[in-house]
Amino acid sequence: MNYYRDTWVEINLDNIAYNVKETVKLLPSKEKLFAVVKANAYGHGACAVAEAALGAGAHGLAVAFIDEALSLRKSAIAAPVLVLGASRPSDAGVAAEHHISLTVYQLEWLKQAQAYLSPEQTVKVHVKCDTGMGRLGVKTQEELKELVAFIDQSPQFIFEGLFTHFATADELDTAYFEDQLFKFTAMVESLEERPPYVHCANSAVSLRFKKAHFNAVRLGIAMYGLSPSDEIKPLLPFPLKPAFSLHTKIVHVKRMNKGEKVSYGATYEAQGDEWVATLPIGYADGWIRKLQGQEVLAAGCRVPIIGRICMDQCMIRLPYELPAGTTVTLIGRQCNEEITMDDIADRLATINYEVPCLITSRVPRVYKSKGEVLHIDNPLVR
Ligand code: PMH
Repeated sequence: MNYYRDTWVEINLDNIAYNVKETVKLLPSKEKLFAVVKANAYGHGACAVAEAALGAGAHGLAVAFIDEALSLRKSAIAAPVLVLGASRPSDAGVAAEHHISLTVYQLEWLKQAQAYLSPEQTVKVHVKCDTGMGRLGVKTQEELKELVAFIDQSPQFIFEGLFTHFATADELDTAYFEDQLFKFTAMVESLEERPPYVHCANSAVSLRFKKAHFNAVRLGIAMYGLSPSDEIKPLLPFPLKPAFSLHTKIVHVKRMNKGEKVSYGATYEAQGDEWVATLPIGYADGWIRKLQGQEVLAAGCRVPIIGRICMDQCMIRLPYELPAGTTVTLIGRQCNEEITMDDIADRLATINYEVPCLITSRVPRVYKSKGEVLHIDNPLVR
């Protein structure tokens, strides 16, 4: 396995393991941690992250849809996998076959799915409650009871979990969170019998509110070493260690004279004699055009991206002549300088979650542990 263009993402698996272990330490012994590895583990690589998380004490995994769950199963991951999003009733059989737990929230769905299951097939289901996210879930105790009654009388469904999701757990004002928690608690208490897993905690809740853990948490962003928000960063119980860094190498260096222009639109003009380098990364890698002007690290210095970002390349202004082959860090650390995921998110007026998801699969992921490369995922030449 290799890659043939010097642009790569490095994933520090030790940091993933550290973030999981530190979170597990905060949980009472019977509480389970589900590592949220949807969206290719927020762009980090689902299989490698899943294995690191499971090795560090995660009990199970959570994904957005069945294809993502199957991809884990294809990699011989046998741990519990929960699909958090919607599935088609007609795919219940696939879930049964591969021991994938599904999220349910409609009686009609259960009735339809049942028709697709053979009498001996069983699907584990987690009932989702909508307590204020307004996304998926049953909204009332009556709906919940109706669903649970149907599941209980059907030999093809196993009532494995009950859950909800918070809309504002990463904010300092906790009123809306408390309201959602109150509603969820009432829904849990309305049941005669609790399923094996009752869960509502995302990263922010896992790290802030022990009282809202029930008996499982779903850890996403914090596992990747990123804070759920700037607001709650000071409240985190341990310093998170980011796992994702993005690097490239200079492929060309030239002296530009005052007045010479750079890139499409010729929008950048050298103000004097300048050293300019070309980097083999562009908007098709997810290093989008809005990042024009963003700083990157070369030889431990912060230097700006100049001119428009092209599809596969962009240009930077160097502090002095550097040779082709010099490593440039776009997200991560060089010497005493660091460009964080939050820096890039701020520049793009988005959240840190979105940034690693944006970096496309044509950028190989290089997995490292104890400073050594364990393996490389490059779908282009897989
Ligand atoms: N549970 C559910 C249902 C989720 O949708 C998510 C993240 C998590 C747990 C993990 O949250 P965390 O990363 O804050 O720990 N879902 C999303 C989302 O839909 N958009 O951004 C994050």
